[in-house]
Amino acid sequence: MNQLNESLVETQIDLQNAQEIKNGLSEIPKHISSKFFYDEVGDEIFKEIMRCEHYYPTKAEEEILILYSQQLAKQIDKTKKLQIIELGAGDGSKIIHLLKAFKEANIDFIYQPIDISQNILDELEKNVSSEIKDIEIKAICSDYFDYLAQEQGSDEQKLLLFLGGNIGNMFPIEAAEFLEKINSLLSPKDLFLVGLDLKKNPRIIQNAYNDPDGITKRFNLNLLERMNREFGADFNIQSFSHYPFYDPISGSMKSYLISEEKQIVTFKHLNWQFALEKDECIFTEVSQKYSFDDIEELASKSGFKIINNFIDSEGYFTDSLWQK
Ligand code: AVJ
Repeated sequence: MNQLNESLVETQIDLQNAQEIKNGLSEIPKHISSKFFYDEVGDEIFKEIMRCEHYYPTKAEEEILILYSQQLAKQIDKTKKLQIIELGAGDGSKIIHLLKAFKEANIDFIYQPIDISQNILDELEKNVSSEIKDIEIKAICSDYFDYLAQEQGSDEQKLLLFLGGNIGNMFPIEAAEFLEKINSLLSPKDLFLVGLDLKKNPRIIQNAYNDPDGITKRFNLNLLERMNREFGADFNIQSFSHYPFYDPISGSMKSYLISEEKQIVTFKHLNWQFALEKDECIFTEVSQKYSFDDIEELASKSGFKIINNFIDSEGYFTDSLWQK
């Protein structure tokens, strides 16, 4: 066995992730997918972000679910059993409001959170079942589309949830493609509730992604620390800075890491290096914001009609209810 293979075995490297990261850092401009934020450390920092006063989306969406879950329950066909399928499960703190309201409305449902992380699902299942007695819950560790394809054509009505502005991590063109696929896997009786962060005063958005306590900065830099931990990389964290930039016209909140020095970074476990110029940026995340016209366009492009936009009292965020 050569040296490279030995170190791969020792550290149990995810080769698919490794390849994806190498590709992104070899392209111009350099980029790392925002899905890599969420390792164990990143999950914890994201929880801190959600509690941070400047990060409004979590609070806004929680308010929406408190205010409007009863109204949403009225849209459900009570003659059938309901499948509540949530893509990208959170820790359960927001969804509990919806589930409680549906129980009170005597809707017969099963809650099926889907995520690729079993850890997150275990925590969610524990939180939800301790908050709501005799809830029927079945966590599913799977790819979203695989599961929806498998459930396609079932007789039950589905309420599909994609909350928290997770769709914001795609540019509008990618989002439309994703939603078109979702559309093709739903039937006309199903409902789809999607969380979208709204365009608003640019300073409010800028502050949410550049909080003065530096939590978001740590979140962004954790990407590099994760590379150091998992791939034996030698990123010198001090030589990078967090650069979030909001463009109010396109609605794209983009985050970058700036290399403040010319440097070479070595990924020891991958036997690979790459160079960064002084001031070169690595693109790490888009958090797309939408106007109501943008939402209209996104829905129609992907084959959906908008039934209702549920909005928080500040007008910061919407959970938009769609049907085929
Ligand atoms: C989890 C994708 C909704 O884009 O607002 C928070 C992630 N990034 N602060 C978002 C995030 C920086 C978040 N989402």
